[in-house]
Amino acid sequence: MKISRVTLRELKMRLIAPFETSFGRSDERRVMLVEVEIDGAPTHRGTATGWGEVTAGRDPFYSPETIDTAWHILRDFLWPMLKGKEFGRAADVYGMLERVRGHNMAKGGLETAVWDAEAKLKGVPLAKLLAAPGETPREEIACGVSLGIQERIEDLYAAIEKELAAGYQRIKIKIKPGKDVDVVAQVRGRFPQIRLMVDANSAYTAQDTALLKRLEAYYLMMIEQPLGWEDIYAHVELQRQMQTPICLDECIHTIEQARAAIELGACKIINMKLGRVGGHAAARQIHDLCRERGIPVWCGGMLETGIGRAHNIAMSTLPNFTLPGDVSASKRYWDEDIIEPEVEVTRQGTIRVPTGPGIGYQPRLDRIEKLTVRKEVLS
Ligand code: OSB
Ligand code: MG
Repeated sequence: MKISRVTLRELKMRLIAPFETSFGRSDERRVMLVEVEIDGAPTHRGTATGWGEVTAGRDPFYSPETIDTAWHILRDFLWPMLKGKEFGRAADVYGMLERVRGHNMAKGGLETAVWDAEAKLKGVPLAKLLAAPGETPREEIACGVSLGIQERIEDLYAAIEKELAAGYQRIKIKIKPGKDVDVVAQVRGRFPQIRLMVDANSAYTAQDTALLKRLEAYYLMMIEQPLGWEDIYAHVELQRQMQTPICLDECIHTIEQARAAIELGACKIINMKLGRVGGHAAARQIHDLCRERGIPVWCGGMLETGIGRAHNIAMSTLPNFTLPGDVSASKRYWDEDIIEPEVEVTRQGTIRVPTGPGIGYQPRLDRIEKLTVRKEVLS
């Protein structure tokens, strides 16, 4: 197959409510979508269209990438490397882009779109295409929610109550210095039984070890990325001193970093994000390494639209995704999503994996066009 055309789009979309983490607050998202058209010849007749989402933000505060760096890298480097090239499978794309170092979100947006297109060309669900030979993808995935930092504890209680009532299986709350141990103590006091975890988005340093150790009293499922975004070693020291599992998010961009973190004992769990690791093929490799080493993974989120959400759902069907992910219903983020049907969550806090070809949700072209503020066709 061969990519005959790539369309880049930037959409401006307002979140239903502002989302606050230790690195900032967002209420409007600059969303970047990648649409690819592939030509299946010589092995498959016809063409197919696939969609992916670049999960970079407006600012380089979660990762070094932004929508604008991704646009530049995609148009000026990634696309020229694929243009006119024959390849056998979407799984080959990540390797073809190897010469570009980093920029995983740009790569992931493009690569996941090719996976969707290949699955559509073959008429199979994306989850089926991602499965290893002999593997049956799960039909339902387990869902949790990620709750932003709240000014008032009553608002956090109310948010938790609402999500539990909707059926979500675990609650993650964002923490930062000044909004940590007391908040966790209060939430645990109010909800003694729930599956609870926290995410610090690298807001602490090794100097905060005593404070972080106080979190042990609240039997959290895990503490996500407490220390420096590139600091695997600091997490080794911390995990040595704590029973609560550390889960790494920001630190893991490659399989090499995943291997180092696991072998050194920096974490007991890994958060997988398609953008952060560069797409489905890279995620699959890291997933397999984690499975071999007895490290569970779960799917993280980046406040995606339905396109990115659909890819997260497909990835979450792999066997080592054994913990509930940050994959939740469209309506938690958007008034109206850009896919049809929207992503819905059952009363049991699960999402039923779609059975149609590709990502299994239809992009709503009219709505996408209306929200588009920038568009560029590469051919
Ligand atoms: O660290 O997991 C994170 C959102 C933006 C940037 C980083 C993170 C998050 C979330 C949101 O936690 C998860 C979601 O999309 O529901
Ligand atoms: Mg995180």
